[in-house]
Amino acid sequence: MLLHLKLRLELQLLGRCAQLVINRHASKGNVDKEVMEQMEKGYKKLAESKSKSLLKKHLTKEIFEKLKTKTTPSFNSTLLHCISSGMCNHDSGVGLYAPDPEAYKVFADLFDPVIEEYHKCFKKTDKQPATAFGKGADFENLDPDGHFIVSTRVRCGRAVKGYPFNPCLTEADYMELESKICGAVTSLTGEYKGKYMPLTGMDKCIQEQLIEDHYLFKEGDRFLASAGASRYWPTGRGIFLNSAKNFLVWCNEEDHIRIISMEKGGDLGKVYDRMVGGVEALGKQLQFNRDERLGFLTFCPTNLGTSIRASVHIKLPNLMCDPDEMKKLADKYRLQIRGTSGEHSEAKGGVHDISNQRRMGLTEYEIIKEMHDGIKGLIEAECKAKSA
Ligand code: ADP
Ligand code: DAR
Repeated sequence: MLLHLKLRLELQLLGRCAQLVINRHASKGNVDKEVMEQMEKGYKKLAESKSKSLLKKHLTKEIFEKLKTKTTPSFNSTLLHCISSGMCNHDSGVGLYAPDPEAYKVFADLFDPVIEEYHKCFKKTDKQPATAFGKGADFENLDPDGHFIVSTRVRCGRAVKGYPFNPCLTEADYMELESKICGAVTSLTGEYKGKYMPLTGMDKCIQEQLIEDHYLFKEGDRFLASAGASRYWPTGRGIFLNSAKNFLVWCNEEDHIRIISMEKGGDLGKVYDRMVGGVEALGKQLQFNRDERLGFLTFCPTNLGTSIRASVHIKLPNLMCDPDEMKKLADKYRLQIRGTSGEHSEAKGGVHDISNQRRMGLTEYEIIKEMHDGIKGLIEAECKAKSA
């Protein structure tokens, strides 16, 4: 497996300089004319639209004029790289992605207000606390009798130091990242021991079943595609699964790495501890990119900080009868409601994916506690609604 990746890598490295030229948005420090025209046109349409995205709300004319000529020093990223998804998809919730780590600083006038609003008041003067995982054993099983929770999942994202994000990755970069990540995951031991499966050449039936079983990421997300996350697909993309299929690693989907623990039932502490063990083992082999102020860096600003999303697949039939009341409760507990197949999907069979919304401003332990207490609150409200 590794030899195959290495051989392909050699081939791709030859094309590396060509890709840098082809994908160029700007010649050193100057935004290309056609990029500027595309940005002006897209901005005008967004400004006139009924979009409710955080991009539309915070990309004022003043900030647009101030940022449109800027580029990042290492990868020449432009404002267009950052805003293209939200300009193409007016129904975005956020609509903003970072083409490389430096973009968070170069375009801070736009990223900071979006981050502050999404992560519930993480101000530009705030700093992500140092990593503190704590112990999952502190969190009792959310649903020991199995009345409400189908399954529990905890994931985090990591970027490998020295690489940009999707819009600026060359095909050779995707190959290099896959080779490094594959090397790290296939050396995991004990309960983490497993197999890496590249998306390239994956049997379509196997791929569809892995998606159906909620293990593998979906393809063709239009928000990610417009953000430049589908370039050279499926090169460099893949999934690692341990033997018990309760620990997974995604390679080069939205982020360089997604580290995932999941299992049936509501034992959040056990699922969380398994993810933490995997993160720490991989952190010994890969250099993760962590910013002093923003915490762990990710492609999307909604995943910065701890990058943790802890979710339950849960049935709350009585609460879900009153969507407005449910929304109020989710907001009260700072929870996000997704459909059964995750983001941009609908609930099937009354099963919703409910998780923490914010990922910054608290330690990893505190984020898990916020989610744990929120789900507990929802289950209590469901029992009350049932007996009313
Ligand atoms: P992410 O968690 O990476 O932001 P998505 O919302 O797209 O991504 O979810 C990815 C996959 O994980 C989807 O198939 C979704 O159904 C699955 N998933 C999320 N939470 C759970 C859970 N608690 N149990 C089982 N599968 C889950
Ligand atoms: N559809 C995008 C998603 C933003 C958050 N989710 C991520 N990063 N997968 C939006 O802007 O609504």
